[in-house]
Amino acid sequence: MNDYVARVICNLQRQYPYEPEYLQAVQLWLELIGPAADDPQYEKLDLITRMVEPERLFAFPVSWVDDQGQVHTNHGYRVQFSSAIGPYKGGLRFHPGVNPSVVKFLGFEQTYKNALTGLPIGGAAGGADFDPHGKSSREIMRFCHNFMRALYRYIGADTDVPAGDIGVGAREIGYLYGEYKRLTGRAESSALTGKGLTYGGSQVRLEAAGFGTVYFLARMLECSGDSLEGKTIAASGFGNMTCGVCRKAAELGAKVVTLSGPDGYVYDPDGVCTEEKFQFLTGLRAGGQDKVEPYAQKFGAQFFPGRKPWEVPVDIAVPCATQNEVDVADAAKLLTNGTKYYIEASNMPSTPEAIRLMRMHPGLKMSLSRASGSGGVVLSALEMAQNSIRDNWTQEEMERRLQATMVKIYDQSAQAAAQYGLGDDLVAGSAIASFQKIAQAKLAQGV
Ligand code: 2IT
Repeated sequence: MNDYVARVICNLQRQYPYEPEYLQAVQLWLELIGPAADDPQYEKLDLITRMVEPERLFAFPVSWVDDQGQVHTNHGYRVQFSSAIGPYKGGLRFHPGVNPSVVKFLGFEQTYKNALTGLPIGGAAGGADFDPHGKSSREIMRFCHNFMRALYRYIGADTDVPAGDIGVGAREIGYLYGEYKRLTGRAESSALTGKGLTYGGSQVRLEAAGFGTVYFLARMLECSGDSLEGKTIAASGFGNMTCGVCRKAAELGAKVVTLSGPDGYVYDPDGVCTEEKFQFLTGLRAGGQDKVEPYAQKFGAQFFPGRKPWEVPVDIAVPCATQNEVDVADAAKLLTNGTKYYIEASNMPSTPEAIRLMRMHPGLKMSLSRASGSGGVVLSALEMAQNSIRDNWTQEEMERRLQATMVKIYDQSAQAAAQYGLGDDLVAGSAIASFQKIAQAKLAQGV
């Protein structure tokens, strides 16, 4: 890391001392781009600062009325991080842990994830510290409507295109889009993605994030002279992303043997690979209890309360839950158990220490979420493309395009690693490829 980059980090730490997730994401990325940032003109143009700070940040209260007539006030945010290569694009998260640090880290990650897709989308993120668990549908609707009242003037098909994330699925996007349409008087379908199929949404939406990760993994295995056939996978979470991983892995001959929730993890040696199990997971998630134990009871699998799935010996680990769920002790267990592939699906699931430890092990091939976790946003960009030509693509067409894009993301990351003499270090390769893409666009557009 050169002096200029080190100074950028110090300035950020001074400016944002209470934003640990954001600082963590930026610092790790700067560490990874290493030699690619070593160009004297970058300091002259202060390019790195301009690439790691958001262009704009909105913070707004969202008051709403519950079913008993009580008024509550939550905190809403939208970070418009980078428009260097297209309109701001990224998810909305409704979760009690949402705060300015979390939305800024998500916006930062989204910017570099989106750049790597090769599609013309900038980066953004947002959400609220609203907890959808235990809320009625009417309460969720009122919250979404009031959230959109605060946001509608700042988004749009060519400005900023929100989508879902944790706590925001098709139901919430429906309410948000309905209110956007009412307020603007425009049926501007690509102002939001993740819409329902009847009003501009796309096939494969629910499975896209998980499918994308498995397509990426399959390409990585292919390029390593290996295949998914007969492999065991430890996954975390039990929502759409995890379910998508289970489905696609099963289709390609591998089996996912763990699921997890805030209550602990499930070990199912037979694999989460039947339609009955997928349907059960969908029902469990919709039930809103945020507990995975009922799966173990239903299918006679083992349940380990309060523990994480990374202690189970498997060939491949795929974290799909939330930030920092894999710490250095978990990483050590994965390495001791001889895990061969570590593929992130959700945003920043591993702590920087865990990443540093795993990168030191040549026997482990790994990828961070900005590369292997982009299935969701790739499908969002396809939904925008489909909307702009007033068409509806088939399931096969969507899957074909999603797969082709995930393969391209892998190949670009591998090429960038090779270009800098980093062997098959995909973690550095994907950071460098995304850096180069945004740097070139920023340089071309001037200060
Ligand atoms: O983390 C992510 O990539 C998302 N939540 C999806 C964002 C999007 O705009 O589809």
